[in-house]
Amino acid sequence: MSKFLITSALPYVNGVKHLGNLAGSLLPADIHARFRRQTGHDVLFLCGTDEHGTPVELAAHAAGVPVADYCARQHAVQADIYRRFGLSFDHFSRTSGEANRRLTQEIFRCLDAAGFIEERTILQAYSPTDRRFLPDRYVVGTCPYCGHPNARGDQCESCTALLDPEDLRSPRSAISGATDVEFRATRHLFFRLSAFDGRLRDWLATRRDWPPLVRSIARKWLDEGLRDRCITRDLEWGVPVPKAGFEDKVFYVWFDAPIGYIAAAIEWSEAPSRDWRDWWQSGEDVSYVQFLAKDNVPFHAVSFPATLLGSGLPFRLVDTIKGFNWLTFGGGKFSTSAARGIFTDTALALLPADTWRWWLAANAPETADTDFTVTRFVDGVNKDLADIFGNLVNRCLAFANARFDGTVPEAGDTGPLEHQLVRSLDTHLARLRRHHESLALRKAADEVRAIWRLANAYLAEAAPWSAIRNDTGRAATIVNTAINLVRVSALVAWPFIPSSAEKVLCSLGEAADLVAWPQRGRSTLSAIPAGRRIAVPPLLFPKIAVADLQHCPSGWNQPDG
Ligand code: B3M
Ligand code: ZN
Repeated sequence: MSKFLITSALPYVNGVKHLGNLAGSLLPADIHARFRRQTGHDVLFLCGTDEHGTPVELAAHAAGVPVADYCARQHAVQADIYRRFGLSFDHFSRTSGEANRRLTQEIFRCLDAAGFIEERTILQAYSPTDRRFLPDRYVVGTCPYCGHPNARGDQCESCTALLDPEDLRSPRSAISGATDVEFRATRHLFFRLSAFDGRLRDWLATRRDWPPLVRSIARKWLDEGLRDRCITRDLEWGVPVPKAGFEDKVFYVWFDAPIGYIAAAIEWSEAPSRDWRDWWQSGEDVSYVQFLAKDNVPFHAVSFPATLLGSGLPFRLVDTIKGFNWLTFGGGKFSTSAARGIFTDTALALLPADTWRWWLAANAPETADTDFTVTRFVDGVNKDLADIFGNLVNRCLAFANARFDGTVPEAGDTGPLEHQLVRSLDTHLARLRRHHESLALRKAADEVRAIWRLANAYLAEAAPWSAIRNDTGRAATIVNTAINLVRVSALVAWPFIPSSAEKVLCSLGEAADLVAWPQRGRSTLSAIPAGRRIAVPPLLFPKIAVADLQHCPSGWNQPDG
């Protein structure tokens, strides 16, 4: 496998996203994309804003602007935030774009021609109080499966079951709270998902390496029995349905949103010498990895693959899905609607992107939910970034600057300490690589930290400040080795904290655009030529205090308790 197609779930365009969105798809996808590029692979990393659906429409109405203008503005806001977070998308698309509209309609036509689309008259929730049809997520009520009292009409967030609004017990309007919800008959189009049971089971059986979280959600969905899905809505904003009698309807947002991954590649390939087909339609040399939160798993593991299979078009299916649990905030939920938690714009106003990136990756909600608290965050970044990595860089480079005139000294013969160091480093690097390859984010971060620690331990044990008193040659060997260790420490840090890693590499006179994976063996620690001038970078990670996060601009709400 030499090429990696990597996508992160497409964040809804309405409103700035919170740290949970960053932690549960965007950031891990970026870290993986950077690692694959670093190890010499060809990568196409795609994302974009998901711009359809009722919440978007309602948010635009609330803002008093046409939906298209609202989306354009909010897309730009999010794109800017992600750029400042160092998310290295090859393209950041929009599902309301031309490419997605065309492709969605084409896929629909193919499904229809293949007999996978069925017209049905359904009862749709209508609220006389609101004087409108209520789209699925605007009907709330009690989940028939788990009894969660606030399940939405499209999905229960608590047990992830996909629902239809009629399934809910005690339905009410999420817009007004009105309980006079009635169900009126309208014509809609259904995707015959139930016809794909066998094909999906066969396909899932070949996906044995999926993380347990993702496999179990997908299996549960199949075992509960696949239900045909209504893919049209009585809305104005969305991809128009190209079928006679349905001209006034649009596709359900979850029908066109994942197609947006392909549309993003089509837009990307508008530039010369790029071809999206090399990524989406070529043979075996592309590996496709999706990053998403667990509530998105059914759409990516079941309904989107079925859509592509049913279309008969030669699109690649996902190879690996990396699903995430929730990042919670002081024991409760992050919530965009309730403005509860830390939002990505606020986060950047408070602290540099790398600080957030490091903590969110090192504490990624992989095997369980992760609780964000200010104290844990402050302790974590101070320890890892200031005390371990920052201190290593500063101690080593300041000493080289003071005692070797800011140049890399010539290394003499290395001793047992260095030989042991090379062996340990090789072990750590091999482990780190395996963790990245298996998408084990926390373990990868642990291994990076272990490499920083190893470097600090070497410096402490070799003690160049003592050696220099009676053996300048030995001190030179140690400092040469340590400077190279700083380089390796920055290289492995790069996928996680790219901007800080680049600062370190720059101060070592390394080209920051070529952040290659460190080599094995002794050559790793002799990569920087003796005689090169180096600089001491300004303090990389000033210590932060709980108080720094106490007075936050808008978007910040303290936990309820
Ligand atoms: N926008 C849901 C979410 O952000 C949805 C993902 C679409 S991925 C194709 O959680
Ligand atoms: Zn439920």
